[in-house]
Amino acid sequence: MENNQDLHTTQEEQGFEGNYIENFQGKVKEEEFHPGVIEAWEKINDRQLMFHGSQSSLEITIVSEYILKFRFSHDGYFEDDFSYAIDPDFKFPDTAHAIEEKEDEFIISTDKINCHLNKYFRTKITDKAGNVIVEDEKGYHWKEEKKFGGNVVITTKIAPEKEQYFGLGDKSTRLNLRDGRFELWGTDCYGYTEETDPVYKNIPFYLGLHENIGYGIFMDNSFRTFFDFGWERDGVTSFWAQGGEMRYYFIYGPDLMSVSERYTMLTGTPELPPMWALGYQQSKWSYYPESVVRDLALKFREMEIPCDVIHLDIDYMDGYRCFTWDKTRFPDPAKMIADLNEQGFKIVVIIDPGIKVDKNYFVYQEGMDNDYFCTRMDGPKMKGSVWPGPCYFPDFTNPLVRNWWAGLYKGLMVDDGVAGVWNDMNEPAVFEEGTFPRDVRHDYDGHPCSHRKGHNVYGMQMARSTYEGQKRFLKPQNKRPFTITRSGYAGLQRFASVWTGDNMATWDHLRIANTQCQRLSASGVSFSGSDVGGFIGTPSGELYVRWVQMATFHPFFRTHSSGDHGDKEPWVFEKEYTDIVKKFISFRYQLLPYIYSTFWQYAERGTPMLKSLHMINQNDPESYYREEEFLLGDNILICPMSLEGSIKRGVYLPKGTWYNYWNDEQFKGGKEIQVVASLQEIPFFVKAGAVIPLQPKMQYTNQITYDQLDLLVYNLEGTLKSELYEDSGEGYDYEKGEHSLKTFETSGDKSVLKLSQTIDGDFSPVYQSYKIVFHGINNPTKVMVDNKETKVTKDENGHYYVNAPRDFNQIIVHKNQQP
Ligand code: NBV
Repeated sequence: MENNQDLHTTQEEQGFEGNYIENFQGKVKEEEFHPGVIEAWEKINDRQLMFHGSQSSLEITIVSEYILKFRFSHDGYFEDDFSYAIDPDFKFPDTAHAIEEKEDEFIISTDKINCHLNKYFRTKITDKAGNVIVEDEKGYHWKEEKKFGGNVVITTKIAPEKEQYFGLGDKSTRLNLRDGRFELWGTDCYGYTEETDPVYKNIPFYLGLHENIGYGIFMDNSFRTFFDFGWERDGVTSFWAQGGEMRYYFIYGPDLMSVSERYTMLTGTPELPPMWALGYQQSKWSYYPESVVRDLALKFREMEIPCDVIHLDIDYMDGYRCFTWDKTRFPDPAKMIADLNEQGFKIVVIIDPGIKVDKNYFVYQEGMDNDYFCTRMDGPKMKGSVWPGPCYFPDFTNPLVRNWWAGLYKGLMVDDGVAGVWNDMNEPAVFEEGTFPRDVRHDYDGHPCSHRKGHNVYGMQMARSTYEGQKRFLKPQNKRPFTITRSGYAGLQRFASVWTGDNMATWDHLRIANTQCQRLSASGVSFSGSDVGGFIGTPSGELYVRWVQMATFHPFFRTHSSGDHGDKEPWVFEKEYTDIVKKFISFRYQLLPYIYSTFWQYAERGTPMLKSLHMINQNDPESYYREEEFLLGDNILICPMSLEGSIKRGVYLPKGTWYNYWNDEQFKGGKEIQVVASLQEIPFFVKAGAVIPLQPKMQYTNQITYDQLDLLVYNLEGTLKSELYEDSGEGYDYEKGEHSLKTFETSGDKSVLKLSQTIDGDFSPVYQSYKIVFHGINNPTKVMVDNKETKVTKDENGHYYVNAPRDFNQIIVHKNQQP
């Protein structure tokens, strides 16, 4: 695999080799071409401007007051402006803007930014106060791609000394990308490490930050792309693609959270997942036959370890033929699944892209009859070996193929009762060669091209058709689809959740999983998780426990393993470990109302579910290098224990006041504190003023209806808002208005804490009342619920609480000011 040209490119192919020469543009490389001088410009429509040189052209689109889109053409002719990344439902807001021509530049301005475009096609974008946000170095230029035609298209920007870079999807490296060079070419990287690059997903979006101003660059180009943050040349950031057009979006913040949200809204957010998909999931390569799956399910219930989903890996199929069952292993899948459903389990099955070359196999026949498989340049089918042996591969970039593939899910979803689908090997991965040769043809939705352009979107288009297929068959049953994908391109989050691929059972990988999930979240893909405990190898009980503790707070929570290195179910370690794993998985279920609300914020506003410290404290330089602390949602901060044998660690708390969840100890943030976390605990802090909903423990998501929801209320001096979003957690009634958003506002001073609730929507939850549990309030003297004095009780943990109707308006707590 190492020597495979399709996986690894030479320096020359990367487009960055050659000698420097001086010319009127400054210091440039001799084989580079530059766009020359702007000679004319015109307005194309009410949001697009076009600038022409003697040959080149630049199109600028005012997407919003924060977002500008740039497209360059070396010869003045543009490609069809087609993109898989941009959400077709993205609504371009009305945006006031102006253009002013000066002697040596144009100024294109919105209410938030000014874009100075000089006569050499170079841009400098400033905020309204005149601070430079980002500025071209050489700006746009290109090199001829002699082997394949077209150009390697390049943009270089100035990288101020203190500028920091983040983002780029699932990279396994450190969070801060400064001084690194990275490549996007989806790769099956079994047993990857921190040094491995490229990895599975292709998200050409990064965030930049300097002088407390955050912005983003999204290069929407699906060729093999590269990002260099001062690695090749100090002080220069560059990004380039091996073909196609230089098309990128500039996204202004100034806060990094807004940059991420704006990027995510541009490339789309997912629908709300079924609640069960946020529960705990158990997987292995592979659970079979049926008796093993049934025993597994029984064991979960017997041990009272909550679980919603069991995954079936490739061995459920007949000879690895997608959309079939091995009937000796699973004689009656529908019956098995129906029985498991009774016990509160859902079944998710794996589906790979490789279709076995077999004349007696219906998927192969249909694919051949309709010409749905990818072909090589001169016509033969693209043949590659994967699990079933020699295979052909559907061209998912063809809408007809996606439609056909979507339809193939009928059997699994309708006849068998499968609840979700897991797409693997969709980089696409092929044995021996690694991936498809570059001459393979793709339809690319009516823009025929080679694999050089199709590769990075292949996995996303597979996941898209898988999602559409599930939805086609599940929506009529008022159920929601659930897709997991290993590969994908920017915007993949509209269709699928992701996992981080074939990691290892090492402490390093616990840390890598943490940074990968944070980075994915900032890059639009919040619904992510890792193979808990590591796919390859066997974790110690301690490592497994520490991983479960972290993943309890990751949006996608699944134990998965290769199965050839021993078992990895929650009970295979010593009892001491099993008990802790059970405690955390149970807690996950209590926290689901919070996690679901956090998902809603993501789906509604593009807010990343996991937030790195630099995302929320960007004016604090300490946060640029903190990797392990992260927030889940607005109010919970976690820092995993990532060193073997350790029960104490430093945790950097963001500014504000924080409560240690385990003992209510309060800390002022903006500094590192030392935290003791025995194996029973993970460093876990709650923001002062937060309202955290907790439901009762349960074995699976809709197991019990309960009368009361706990609201943990953390005392503060100041004000804070917390949100609780609710709907039925399954089906589409929420689209018809059956949902509600509760906003809790806490405001407090030394003597009083007020908690108010506003309810938007009239969804009727299962519970009737709240148990309002006060944290950080020592012996309250009087509590008024909607102006009525209400009995205060002390619970077994020493916390005071009151009961309140679920529609209360205001609670006032009079604090005892004596210590
Ligand atoms: O389908 C088998 C595995 C799967 O369990 C894993 O999660 C994927 O990442 N799959 C890769 C193919 C084989 C890997 C060696």
